[in-house]
Amino acid sequence: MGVVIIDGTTVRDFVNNEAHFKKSVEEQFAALDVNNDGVLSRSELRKAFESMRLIETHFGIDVATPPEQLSQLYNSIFDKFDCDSSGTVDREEFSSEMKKILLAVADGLGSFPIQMVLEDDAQNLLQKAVDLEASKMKA
Ligand SMILES: [Ca+2]
Repeated sequence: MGVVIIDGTTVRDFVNNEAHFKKSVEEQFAALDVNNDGVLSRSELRKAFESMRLIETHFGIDVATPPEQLSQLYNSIFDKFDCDSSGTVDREEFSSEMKKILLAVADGLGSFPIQMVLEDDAQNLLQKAVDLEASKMKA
């Protein structure tokens, strides 16, 4: 795990950088699609949110949430992603919903940088947002 400083602009710049965002989402999707069937199942998607901890900022819950409540929450998230109710989440659905969530996170963060704890995960989208920001500073 690592602590990063992140604000709304960092996240928004990342989402608006279309090529970079698309590539990052595709990498994350591939990493999450454990059985390589081209779609995400409930458990595969759940892993995404467990590793991102995005849920804590976006949905305003903390890690002390009871397991049964968490399951309900993950189910409702899955239903949001699964636009056509096919029981699986495809690349398109994943990408468009991630975009919405990240923009909502950006709005929530505003211009006040906060410290966020991210798990060590190369496919973490928030980490990628931070990396993009860092690479700009170097340039
Ligand atoms: Ca799968």
